[in-house]
Amino acid sequence: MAHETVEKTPVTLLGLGAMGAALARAWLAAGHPLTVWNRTPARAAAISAEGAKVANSAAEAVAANTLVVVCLLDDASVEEVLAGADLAGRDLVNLTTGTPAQARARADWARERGARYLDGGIMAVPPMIGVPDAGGYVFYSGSRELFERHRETLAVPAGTTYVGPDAGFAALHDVALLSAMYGMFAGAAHAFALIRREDIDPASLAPLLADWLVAMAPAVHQTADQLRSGDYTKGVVSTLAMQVAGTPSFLRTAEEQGVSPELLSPYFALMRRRLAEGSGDEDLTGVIDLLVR
Ligand code: FVH
Repeated sequence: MAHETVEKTPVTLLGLGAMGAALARAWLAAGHPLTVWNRTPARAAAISAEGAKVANSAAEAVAANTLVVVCLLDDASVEEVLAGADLAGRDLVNLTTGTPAQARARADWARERGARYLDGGIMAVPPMIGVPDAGGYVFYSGSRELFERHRETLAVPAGTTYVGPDAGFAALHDVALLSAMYGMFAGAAHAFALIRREDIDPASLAPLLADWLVAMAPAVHQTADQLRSGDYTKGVVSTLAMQVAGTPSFLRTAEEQGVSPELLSPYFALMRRRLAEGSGDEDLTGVIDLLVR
């Protein structure tokens, strides 16, 4: 019986840093013809040995294929690298981390040059790329048509989540999730600092900490529900008044342990401000309104 060979979409990839190289390897492993370019040629040489075609310039790489993926350090490097390339008729997918405003401006910039544009925010670190069970994915926003056309190819390195036609939304979702992650890391840093000078093995605290953070994480659903309804007392379990009353114990413990309260204090200050507005029977959700200027 004759087998039909399904042609895989050829991909051009600009940028072979840690993330770019991982993307390149995933597409090569899946059988996609790949053309690459990197400012430092040695990095491209390594990927060439694994089957990629190496272009002599970014413009040459862009000319090679319709689907052009960019994964560079920042928006300024995207500007620099694509300056001399003819983007007319290209499907430009920008996986470089940037701000929502940069993504929107880059989408307009691409459109003026005759390209379709999709912005991406990578929710993964390089070892998660090309590993389906690792849980990594990429937020996409911008041209829905472009997303649908290349969905299968884009799904090779990591999962795909389209968040809307506004090109800035992928970056916004990316930064929102990563900001929450830094808040979590800040809390964990404070927790480890509290035990640092004690005879407590950090390795014994780590699983307790991880389990506790996982147990608390679903609280974000209640926050979302309260924000949607506008009723911040809905389903409240631990009132703001009760929680503010507990904060001196946290600050005193930090002092007793010789730990700076600088990570916790700003959040406690916001909680106290919200309480002072007469919101003691609410959840912590009101703090969000204090942040939004
Ligand atoms: N690595 C990670 O954990 C994160 C995970 C989430 C997403 N980020 C973002 O992905 C973009 C690329 O990150 P990366 O890890 O590949 O970064 P580097 O290894 O530092 O490689 C940077 C590449 O950019 C090239 N480059 C930098 N400046 C210029 C420029 N002016 N002109 C041309 N190319 C430039 C650099 O080239 P070279 O140094 O090898 O010559 C690399 O190819 C990034 O937005 C992360 O935030 C990664």
